[in-house]
Amino acid sequence: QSANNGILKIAIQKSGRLHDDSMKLLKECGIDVSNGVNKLKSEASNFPLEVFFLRDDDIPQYVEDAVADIGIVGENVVYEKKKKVDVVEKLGFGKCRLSIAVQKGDVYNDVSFLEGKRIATSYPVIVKDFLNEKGINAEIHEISGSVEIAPGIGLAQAICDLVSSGSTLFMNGLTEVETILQSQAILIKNTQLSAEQQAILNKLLFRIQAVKKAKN
Ligand code: PRT
Ligand code: ZN
Repeated sequence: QSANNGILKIAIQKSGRLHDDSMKLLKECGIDVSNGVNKLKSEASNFPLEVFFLRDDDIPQYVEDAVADIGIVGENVVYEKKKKVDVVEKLGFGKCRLSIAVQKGDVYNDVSFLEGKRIATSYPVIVKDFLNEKGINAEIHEISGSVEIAPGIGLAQAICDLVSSGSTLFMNGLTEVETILQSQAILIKNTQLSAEQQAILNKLLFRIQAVKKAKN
């Protein structure tokens, strides 16, 4: 728990696909944050904001635990981690979809194709929910990276992974057959912000919405 209520702590991705756009958003909001390499945190010079640089997977937990008050992370991560946080705003970047893909040449008519099959994914929770909802029994094989190579090496008959351009699937001889989730970067917050923290967040949100409006 924070001893300092007069400053809002935001968690953003340390490096990776959401880092640059997250920093850019703060900048466009008129907030100056220095981005030192290998820095864990940085305080804005002209806004009551402290920025924590973290792995995206850890951000929902940190926000639930109030180590950070707010965070920027993909919806896919928020739904997979099932942490108790509030969604504040969709941010319009980091867009992708979480999809099931099978090998080119497989005859896929509907989800019943997946019955009894093995699905490789880094999103076991979301995939399990999807299969339960569809009444399909399939084995989920969790792997943390290079999910797209699993069918080619005989590890699984299907995968579930994030897709943006589709070129990774294409290059691995896979075809997208179901979209489970549309995702983009979102702003999340701890469920129990103090009135003072909420007031700072409202100020930030006002600026974010102005930035978004200017882009439309
Ligand atoms: O180190 P850290 O744990 O923080 O980062 P990470 O490696 O787990 O995540 P990172 O940086 O790869 O992605 C961060 C977030 O960006 C994701 O959680 C998504 O919300 C979002 N995002 C948007 C994507 C993509 N687009 C995306 N295309 N995340 C991953 N991909 C990968 C996908 O997994 C696949 O390997 O890109 C490949 C597919 O891309 P296309 O263009 O070939 O279809
Ligand atoms: Zn990650």
